[in-house]
Amino acid sequence: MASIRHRSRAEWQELDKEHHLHPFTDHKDLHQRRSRIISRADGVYIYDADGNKILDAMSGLWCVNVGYGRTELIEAASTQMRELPYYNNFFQCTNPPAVELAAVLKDLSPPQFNRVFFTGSGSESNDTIVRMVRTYWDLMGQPERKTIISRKNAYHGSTVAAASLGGMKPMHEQSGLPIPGIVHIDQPYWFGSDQELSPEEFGLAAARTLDARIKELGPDQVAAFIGEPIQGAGGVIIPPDNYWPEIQRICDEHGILLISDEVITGFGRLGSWFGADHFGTRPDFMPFAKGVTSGYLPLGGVFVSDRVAEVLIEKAGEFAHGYTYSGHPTACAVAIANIQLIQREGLVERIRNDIGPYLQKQWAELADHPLVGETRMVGLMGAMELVKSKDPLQRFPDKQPVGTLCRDLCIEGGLVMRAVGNTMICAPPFILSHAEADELIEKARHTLDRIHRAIH
Ligand code: PXG
Repeated sequence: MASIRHRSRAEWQELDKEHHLHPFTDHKDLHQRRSRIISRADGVYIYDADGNKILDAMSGLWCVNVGYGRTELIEAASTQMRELPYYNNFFQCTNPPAVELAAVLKDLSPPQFNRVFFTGSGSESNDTIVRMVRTYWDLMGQPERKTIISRKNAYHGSTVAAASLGGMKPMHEQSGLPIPGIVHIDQPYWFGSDQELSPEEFGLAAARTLDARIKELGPDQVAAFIGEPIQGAGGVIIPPDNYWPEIQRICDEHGILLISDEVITGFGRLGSWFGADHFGTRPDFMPFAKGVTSGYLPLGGVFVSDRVAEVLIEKAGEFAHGYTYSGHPTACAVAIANIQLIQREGLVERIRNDIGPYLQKQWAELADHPLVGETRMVGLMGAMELVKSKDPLQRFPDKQPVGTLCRDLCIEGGLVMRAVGNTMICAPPFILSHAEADELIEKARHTLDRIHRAIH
């Protein structure tokens, strides 16, 4: 049985403070407040060390899509661990779960994809893509096609290449990024614009900044464009409907590879298996992670289109890239069980036809609240803009951390939502029941009321 000792909350907090460096954390600040110990979870709820029950409307970190405590996934891991916990896929070896998963993924993905390269995370997937893109163009006799165009405020991971692809300024400033050959255009954030254009005019104009940048750089210098179908960590930025078709048209016109980062949107979140299905793009690469295992074990990968894979296979010789955990048999076995469970329970259809519309309707009603300037949601991925005033529209200054206050009060009230600046975001598990959706909305509204009273 598990050998984690029983300790009091204070003991965990003390040890945590002394020995554990957290991701994306101001440690001085954390040490004053102390960390929250999350000790167990079930369904859509997490429980902290004090026994508080909290509705997890972020699915962990956009990943626990089938909810916590799913026996099928737990048993798949334990069965596979007994059989073959680990072996590598280097040196002409492979293992049944990795092969089986690759075939399952092929059947789920758009038709241009027949092959998958496994990694351990979304960041590793995007690093893999940078190397594959550059190798592809070298092999095509166009080595000057080096530049990858991404977008401001994008999140593509935290390794050096993935953070460079990302457009997060504070990340770039801390470590001399981006690496050469990666540039960023504006994000399609209508609410964050001056709103003088209609969303449709804005969508087209935002997509056309890609065309302008390609022409500025020289089309023969540009290798690829990368984007999240809906930017997640950047604040659930849902582009106008005409944005992605125009991006696809521009990539086609210039022969540029399109990368659809499906780390959050993959495996059902938008009510379709992939964001590319939802927006009708035909990407050449799709990185994925998170939802492939519902976060039960770390696994990522890259769907590689025939256009690229056939060139790599025919011409690259050895493609000198790979990870110890590429095609990890236990992680792959859990992914297979997870996908089977999503299919058996019809969870993607459920998001499209049932819980998606059900939550979206109530989420949209939160826009009646005096603090809410806009709500938006596709599938089970939504955002809510907290504003100082609605008429005239006035946003809170970046320095006024209303979002952080909202996040903290939400947790106090038994609800996890994330704050990106003064934008609240939510991405609950696919199994959310109607009653749990009602609870989510009621808790969010209650928190908004508390904040409104506090600042007015
Ligand atoms: N691409 C996208 C679109 C992501 O959202 C990654 C790549 C990187 O995946 P890994 O597995 O390397 O973390 C992500 C990850 C947040 C938050 O605060 C979001 C992510 C990671 C950490 C925090 O919303 N997304």
